[in-house]
Amino acid sequence: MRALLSVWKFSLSLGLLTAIALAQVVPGKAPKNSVPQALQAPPPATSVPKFEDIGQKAGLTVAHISSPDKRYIVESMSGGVGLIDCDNDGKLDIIAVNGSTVQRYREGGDLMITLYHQDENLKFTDITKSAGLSRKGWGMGVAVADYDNDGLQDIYVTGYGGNALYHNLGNCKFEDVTDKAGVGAGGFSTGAAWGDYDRDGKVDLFVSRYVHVDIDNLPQFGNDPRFCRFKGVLVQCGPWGLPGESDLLFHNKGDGTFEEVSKNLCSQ
Ligand SMILES: [Ca+2]
Ligand SMILES: [Ca+2]
Repeated sequence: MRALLSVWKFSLSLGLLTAIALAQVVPGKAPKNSVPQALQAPPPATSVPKFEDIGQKAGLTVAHISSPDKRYIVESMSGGVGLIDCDNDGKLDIIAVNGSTVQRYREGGDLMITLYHQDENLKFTDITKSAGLSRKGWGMGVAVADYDNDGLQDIYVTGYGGNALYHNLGNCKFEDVTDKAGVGAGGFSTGAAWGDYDRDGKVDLFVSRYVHVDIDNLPQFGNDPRFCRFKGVLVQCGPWGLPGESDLLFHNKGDGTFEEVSKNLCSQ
């Protein structure tokens, strides 16, 4: 009986505490020392920014090229944009990565990037041709840096089947120095990043690559029951079942050329 009474007392105490706590948050029953609502500072104005799509109005009209049915893994990615002030006028210019399709690539591919110069009043002009950015292929990504420390930002474009390095000559004119620099790579390069990994004052280049894809011998959609099906549904093959490709690290030698050093630096 004593034990039962203790439990009852405990329940009563707990109920009382709960009731007191609830009373403190009941509207209109504010605690004595709280600030009256009229004197409280108003809630801060909303800080969520609003955006307007001005792409068409600004002249940014290039279409990203892709295959809607995506029957092959190489068709399932690419695209993106980069920012560069290619003429050092203080206004950012825009690089769009264009993409391609299996059929178009077999026929020579597409311009890997489109460069838009920012003019006055948020208007942009397509200057790809006059800028000399003429390499065709299958663009996947872009990275911008001044790799030769001449004060002008240069462009590196990744793509399936080969990448491109464009040296900025000034005033948004570029020279294709891919072969001279030795950074063409090849394979299925998806992304790239510049960074001075050995802190010698010259930016080096890291290139990430994906899986091995032979454009002349593509794995057929839905063909392999292990790698081209998802819960019984026929899908594009990969990345499972496809051999991976290694990433690359190009060391900047400072004379306009690079050396691929990824294997030298990897500990086995
Ligand atoms: Ca500019
Ligand atoms: Ca430069």
